[in-house]
This record gives sequence, C-alpha cells and structure tokens, in this order.
Amino acid sequence: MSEEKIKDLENQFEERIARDDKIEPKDWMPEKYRKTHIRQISQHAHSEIVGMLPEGNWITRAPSLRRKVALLAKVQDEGGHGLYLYSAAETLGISRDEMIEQLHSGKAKYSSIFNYPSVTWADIGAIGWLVDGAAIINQVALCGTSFGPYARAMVRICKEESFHQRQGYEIMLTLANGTPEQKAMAQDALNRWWWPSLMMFGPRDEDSPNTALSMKWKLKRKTNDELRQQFIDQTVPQAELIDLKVPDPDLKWNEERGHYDFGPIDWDEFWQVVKGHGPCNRERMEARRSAWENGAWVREAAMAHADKKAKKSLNKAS
Ligand code: FAQ
Repeated sequence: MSEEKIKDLENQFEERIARDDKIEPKDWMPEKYRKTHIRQISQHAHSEIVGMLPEGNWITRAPSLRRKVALLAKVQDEGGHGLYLYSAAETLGISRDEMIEQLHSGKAKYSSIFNYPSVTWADIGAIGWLVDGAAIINQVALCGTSFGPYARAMVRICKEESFHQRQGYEIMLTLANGTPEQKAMAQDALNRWWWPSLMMFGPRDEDSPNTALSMKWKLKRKTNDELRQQFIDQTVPQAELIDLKVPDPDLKWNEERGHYDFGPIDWDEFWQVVKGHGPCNRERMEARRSAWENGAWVREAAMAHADKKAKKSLNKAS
C-alpha cells in the first residue's frame, strides 16, 4: 500500500475516533491500535481467570449454603468474563492458544491484586466490595471504549460485577454488625486489601507509558489517577457507613478539590508484585499451568466431537 493511501486511511480512522464511532474487527486500524488492544484486552482476560483463584479457595469453606451458592455463581461469572474477553481479543487476530502461552510464559501481565492471599472469610467480602468495586469503576469507563467488541463485552460484565460488589459489601456489613471478633476480622481484611486495591488502577499518570496513546484512541476514557480518585471518593463513605476505618492516616476530605486527599501509595510494592515477586505470584501461575495441562483431555475431546459433527453434516449434505 502506498504511503499516501496509508496516510489517507489514518486520517479517516482518526476522524472516526473523533466522532465516537465504534471500530469493528474488519475495519482498517493502525497496527499500534490493534496491538495495544490485544495487550490490554488479553491482560484483562487473564486477570479475570487468575482472579477466580483467591475466591475459589473459599468455595468449600463458605459459612452457609446461601453464601456458597452466591460465591460459586460469582466465581463462575469471572470465568465467563474471561471468555468474552478472550473472544474479543481473538477478533484482532491473535489465537486463544497464543494468549494462554503469553500468560504461562510470564510475557503477559495480569492484575497485581490477585497475587495477594485470601486468608479469612472476610477477605471474600473485601474482594467483592473493593476489588469488584474498583473493577466496576474501571470498566464502566471502558463501556465507552472505541473498539466495538471490547465495549459490548464491558456492558454485560459491568452488570454482573455490580452484583459481585453488592454481595461483597453485604458480607462486610454482616461481619461489621456481628461479634467483636467478626468486626475485627472485617477491619483486618479492609486493612490488607485497601492499598492493593488502589494499585489496581495502575501507576500514576506521569509514570504510565500507555495512557497518552490509549486516551487519544479512546481505549481508555479516564486516566489511572482519575479512576483511582473516583474509587476513593466512592468507597470511603461506604466504609464509614459500616463503621470500618480506612487504613490511611492522611485520608481527609478536601473541600476545595471536592475530593479526598490520600496518603502515598507504596509503588515499590506494586512493581515488585507486577514483576512476579508478590506473596502469591508463583502459586497463581502454578495453579493456572496445571489447570491448563489437566484440562488438555477436555479440549481434545471437544475438538474430536466438533470434528465428528462437522463430518456428519458434510456426509448428510453430499
Ligand atoms: N497489575 O501504562 P500503564 C477484575 C502494567 S478485572 C499488573 O498505566 P495501561 C474482575 C500495565 O499492563 C481487573 N500490571 O498500562 C475481578 C503496563 O504493562 P505492559 C483487571 C499492571 O494498560 C474481580 C504497565 O504496568 N482489569 O478485577 C497494573 O494503560 C474479582 C504500565 O501501566 C483490567 O484489566 C496492575 N494493576 O493501564 C475478577 C481492566 N497496572 O502491558 C475476579 C482493563 C498497570 O505495557 C475477582 N485494563 N500494569 O507490559 C486497564 O484499564 C489498564 O490496562 C490498566 C493499566 C488501568 C490496568
């Protein structure tokens, strides 16, 4: 293709982005747009799948049948979210196998938050309330993202995440209104999950290499810092309502800004976790790899069945 033609296509593409048109898989797009979408959508998919592990840990130990049913449904939903997202990424020309290989080899990232352990039942409350709460804030913005399949997946995912967030908050509410031991357990979970939840939104804007281009192409509709602030402003009153204390001595409402000021985030810890040195990175990757290996027979059986069905319908047609 001539340089002039490419320039022309680029201009048309930028005009479509400016008009808030959705870009669809068969439309022309700059190679960098395609690649950055594969990066973000596949990492998002990996996060959903790895994110099943800390909660899956509690399915057999949920304190009642009602809690067990809700948790099972939630963990299953997360698996479903991973599948929509892998499908959305596949429309950009990468295969599911390639994405899984990138996860297993450590080339692709997944959210830092899932490298922390879930040690008590209150952690299941904190994950629903804080982790799903943070995920919703990020994902509501992504409903307006420029790539059609990603935006449409987000609409459905957000509806399910809002159920997840409420079931988590309700666990925290119940514990906070329970015995002094139960309330202390809820407070301890909030103490451990608060800062890692703030890290989920990614590095500060000035340290975020991908934000500028992703904002220009409307992959991101809000920056990491904007979303983090929105999460804090929304979550602090929820903690106050159930009489739990956010573990940040610098947290203070700033009348002038109309936002909460908050204390420094430990970015060294964040990068350590992202680079594979968090408390559970090794355990999470081992669980994913062994699930992949142990599930090989299911994939083979499904392929053999699909093959048999295709041959049968070919025979019928001839
Ligand atoms: N963890 O330049 P930026 C959920 C990486 S879903 C690990 O700012 P970007 C549901 C980043 O990839 C949670 N790595 O990057 C659920 C980049 O590295 P790269 C997942 C992180 O992409 C709930 C580098 O740092 N949600 O929770 C993290 O513009 C409960 C520089 O950063 C999504 O994925 C991190 N926290 O912004 C499931 C939402 N932050 O790729 C189960 C979609 C940054 O260049 C249970 N993703 N990095 O090698 C996004 O919105 C963006 O990708 C950000 C990062 C905001 C995460």
